[in-house]
Formats: sequence, C-alpha cells, structure tokens
Amino acid sequence: MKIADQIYQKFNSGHKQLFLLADPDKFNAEILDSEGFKSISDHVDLFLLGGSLLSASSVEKTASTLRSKCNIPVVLFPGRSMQLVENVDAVLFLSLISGRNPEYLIGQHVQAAPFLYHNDIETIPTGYILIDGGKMTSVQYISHSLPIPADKTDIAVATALAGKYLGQKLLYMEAGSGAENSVPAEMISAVAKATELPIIVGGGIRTAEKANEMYAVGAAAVVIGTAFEDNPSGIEEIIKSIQK
Ligand code: 1GP
Repeated sequence: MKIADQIYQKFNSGHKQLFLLADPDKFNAEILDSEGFKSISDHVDLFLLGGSLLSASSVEKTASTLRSKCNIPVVLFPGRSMQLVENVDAVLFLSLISGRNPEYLIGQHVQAAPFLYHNDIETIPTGYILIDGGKMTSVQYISHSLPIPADKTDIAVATALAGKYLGQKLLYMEAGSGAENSVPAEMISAVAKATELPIIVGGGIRTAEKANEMYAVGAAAVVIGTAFEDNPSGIEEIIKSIQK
C-alpha cells in the first residue's frame, strides 16, 4: 500500500500517528539495535528523514541503515532537491505555503521532478506551514521566509485552505526543530476543522503530555526529532505514554 494511503487509512480510523525525525547529521543508528527501541518500534508509524544542511550521500547512508535495521517506512523530508535519494518509501513533496519564496513554492520542485519520475518514487503533496515557535529556526533562515505569527490563527487557516484548494493531501504545521513553543493548540484545532486534512505537527514536542495535547486538538501525526536525538532511551517513556 502506498504511504499516503497508509497515512489516510490511519487518519480515517482515528489512529494517532507518531513520526520520528532522523537527521543524518545527528542520528545515532546504535539506538535501532537497543532492546528499548525494539520494544517501542511497533508504535512508530514512520521515520521522516531530513534536515536543513545535508548532502544526498549522508541521506542515502541513513536511509539504508534505517531500512536494514527495522521495518518502519522511511519517508524523505527534503530541505532541497539535492537531498533526493532513491532508497526511501516516499517523499513529502513540500510546498512552503506560509512563505513567499518561489524557490520553495516551485523552483526546487522543478529540479526534483525528473529524478522522482525516473525513479518512480511516491510523492505526497504536502503544504508546509511554518509557525513562529519563539526563535528563528533553520528552516526560516535557509528558506528566507517568514513564519506565521503564533497568534494569527486566521492567517494559518487561510493558508491551509489555500493549500487544500491547490491539491495538497497533507498539511505539516511546523514550529521548527528545537522550537521553544510548539504550534498553538487553537491553531491546530482551527486548521483541522476548516480543512479536514490530516495534519502533521512538529517542532518543540518533547513530552507525551504535549504530544497528547496535539492529538486531542486534531493532529493526525506528531513528529519528534530533538527529544529523540537528545535522549533516545527517553523516547521509550514518551511513546509508551502516548494515549493510543
Ligand atoms: C522538525 O518538526 C520537526 O522538522 C521536529 O522538531 O526537533 O523540535 O522535535 P523537534
């Protein structure tokens, strides 16, 4: 089954999805061999693979490590077209719709398209919405785009609806890796209600309590990156406390 169909099937059945972010520059593959990780791997729906400053070779190496050590799908979450690799299960085909930089709305996509076509890689059209998380993030700096202010729910809803009308199948509401404040609950709730699309929420989620809050207000999937990198064994506790 295609990855997008799996995400939709779980979304429609109310299954709360958990995505772990593996940034090849920081990812410690030893965790995958630990008994602790094996005991929780059934609760991980997929690995997102990406980061702001990466080369295809480091992405490829981490993708192959992940695929050889566990059965969890690996989905590329690319920062640029040059990070594309073949050995992934799908690619989030991201449009940075909160920004106004054409490079991240269509430029990188044109460069990526021939590679995706020739390698027959599943692409998942995803509206990527950056929300102010209290400090400047790598995405903001690299993409030269402004995040939506955290108290501007109406702008977030308008942006998300525009993404839906343009054909995006998923929305990714992103406060940025290591954000001080995660995406506000009322913003997620309003976007979920207006668009009825599966919403991925990430940035600054470090506890099961926060993840459960995100699910309760309408997140279809929560992404945990930094908390997984900083304390891989601590992730077991978080995962086990997420109310499935
Ligand atoms: C970044 O949303 C992800 O794209 C994860 O953020 O590293 O803060 O968990 P954290």
